[in-house]
Amino acid sequence: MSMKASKWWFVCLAVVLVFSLAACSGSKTGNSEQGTNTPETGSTPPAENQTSGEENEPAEDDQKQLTLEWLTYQYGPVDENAAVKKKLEEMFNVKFNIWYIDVTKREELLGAKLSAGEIPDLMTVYSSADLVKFLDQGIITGYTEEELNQYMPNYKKLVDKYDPNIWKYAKFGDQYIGIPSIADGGASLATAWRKDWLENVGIDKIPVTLEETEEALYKFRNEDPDKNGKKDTYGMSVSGMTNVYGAYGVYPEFWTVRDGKMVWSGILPETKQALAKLAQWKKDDIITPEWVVGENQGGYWAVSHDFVNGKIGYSTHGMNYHWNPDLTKETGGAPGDNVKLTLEVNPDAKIGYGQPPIGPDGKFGNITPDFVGTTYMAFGANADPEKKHRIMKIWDALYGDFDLWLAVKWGEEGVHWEHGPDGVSVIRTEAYSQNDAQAKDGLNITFVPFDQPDFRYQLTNPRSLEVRDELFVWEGAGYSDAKKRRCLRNRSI
Ligand SMILES: [Ca+2]
Repeated sequence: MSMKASKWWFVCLAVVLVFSLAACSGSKTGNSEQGTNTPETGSTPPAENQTSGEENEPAEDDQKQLTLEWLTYQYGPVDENAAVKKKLEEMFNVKFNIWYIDVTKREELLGAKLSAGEIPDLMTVYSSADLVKFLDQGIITGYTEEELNQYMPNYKKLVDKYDPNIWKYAKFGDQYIGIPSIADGGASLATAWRKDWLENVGIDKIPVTLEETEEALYKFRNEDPDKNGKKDTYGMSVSGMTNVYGAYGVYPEFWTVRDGKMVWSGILPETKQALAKLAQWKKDDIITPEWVVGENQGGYWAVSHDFVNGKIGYSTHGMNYHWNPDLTKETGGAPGDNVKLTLEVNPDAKIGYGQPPIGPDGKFGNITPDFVGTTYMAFGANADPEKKHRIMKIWDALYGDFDLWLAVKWGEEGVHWEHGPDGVSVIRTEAYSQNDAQAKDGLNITFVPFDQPDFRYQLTNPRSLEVRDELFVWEGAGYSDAKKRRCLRNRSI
């Protein structure tokens, strides 16, 4: 196998879901260290203060104006004189030629341009497999570790803070072939309980271990937790099984690295143990007979109708935010769909939040995305080192300077956005509530297509972050060495 082929294999099997990262190193609080430069004063961004250390090139001079062909995902054309575009052009002595490609035909239209040799200097690439493909086709060019350290020190620091391994997925041989993104990782699926049911069957604390969970689920089936005099409730349906597998440290639908080899988790001995437990629960009628078709009966996929309608009392269905508690009074945050609908069906229902149950060997976990983003920015093959370095400086300033980021992503306070009632969160004004209006002014993802979690947290009510940590982040939750094919990623993750 050639080196390139084996690398592709690695990229394709790259970890999307590393389950041991539930709490990881990602800070949930804003980092005020980063927003030190104010763009209004025209001060130089952090990286610009550094001199070129390239031995083989003349010292760079930002006095030379460069035209940058710029392609991010665009919801609409950007005005030639958009304020943030002008601002960045002045700060960095560049002219942006911002490409607008109808997003519904992006692949086709971009493909035609690329094959005609029209290549943007910076472009979004939507998978690591595409990155490698574009490199092979001579469409993109990479950058070195030295260039990274010199021109994007702030971005490097930001990525490293969440997970230094993120860089691995953008590395090909001895160079980086894309700028990686940081995904919103770290939190597990919700482990939701009908707390009123627990109380009704005499359990006064949310179960922690698999044994305690089992006891509660049996009672949900056998002790009339909804007190209607009928045996019409079950412990759980299909989503709760994720937690049972987690209690044995596996997830059967993922690959696992075992003794240095990639093996399908479905055949591991731990999976067999988990399946034996589930078979017993099935035999004892604890799991709904309809578990095969799932607990969602159509409509919005994230709703657990079985939970909402009081048929089961335990679920991990949907994403964790679909179980967000009602924080309307505290932060203005609306409850998650499952919470809202459960209370609509039964206003006396109480929802409790547990952790993924701890199994016989101390393992626990469920699906917990890591911080490795799936989207990259890549430098077009026509971008000479001078252009590449200028772009890196721009990127580093945008992601290292809170005020600049705020101005470029959100725009001007009072015009493009206002603070929410909590005084922390930000809300688009009516005039700029639509993507194309934001694009016209060069906002949103025109210049900052990737998430900047630290800055986003600065605009998030601390109480919301606290609640997320309390309810959905379980340090150590994980399936050891679980891997999932990146290419198979879907909405259920
Ligand atoms: Ca009943």
